[in-house]
Amino acid sequence: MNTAYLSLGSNLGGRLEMLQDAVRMLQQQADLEVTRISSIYETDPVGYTDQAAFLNMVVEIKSKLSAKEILTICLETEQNLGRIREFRWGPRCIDLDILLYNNDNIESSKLTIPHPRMHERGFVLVPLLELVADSIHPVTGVPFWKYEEVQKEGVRVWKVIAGVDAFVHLEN
Ligand code: A4P
Ligand code: MG
Repeated sequence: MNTAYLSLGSNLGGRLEMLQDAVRMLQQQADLEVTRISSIYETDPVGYTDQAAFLNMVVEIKSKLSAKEILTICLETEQNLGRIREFRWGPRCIDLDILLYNNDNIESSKLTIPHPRMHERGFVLVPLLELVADSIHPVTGVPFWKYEEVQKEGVRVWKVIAGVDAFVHLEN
């Protein structure tokens, strides 16, 4: 069984609903279980800053599937939720990125794991650390908390959630 961490983000439309729908779609996949989720954070936009605040969260999944198969599920989920890619780092109704897949280091034309920008981003690190407090970056060997120390500006808890079931049933 493999363990992976996915980063979910939305800054267009019903942001919470988008995150909930994405988690529900993941739950509906065969051979994939959503085991834990972080709190939901409201985060200042990074990269292209002239856009609305995001809601971000990280989910833990367990699966027999390969990282490539999980990427396909992420891209299909984005498509099902109506994501239109306008420009890099621009507004998006939903974005699903694979942060970690076990402790693997994968580099192919379509997939880079660990996610290449994850250690530079508070909106990824703060929720991830709720789930993997002691973990180290598989490539650099640096504990994630060290990266987080300098990256947590602009990341605020928006809602604390009791678990995966509570999250998917949460009323807006
Ligand atoms: N790809 C390669 N590696 C991966 C991976 N580990 N996980 C490829 C997912 N995809 C991966 O993705 C483009 C392609 O990357 C995929 O088709 C896959 O083959 P995309 O989602 O269209 O690209 P993107 O997300 O627009 O670009 P990028 O560079 O991945 O953006 P980031 O780095 O994810 O940043 N600010 C806040 N506060 N919160 C956010 O969530 N998100 C972004 C996007 C910018 N600023 C933000 C947030
Ligand atoms: Mg993405």
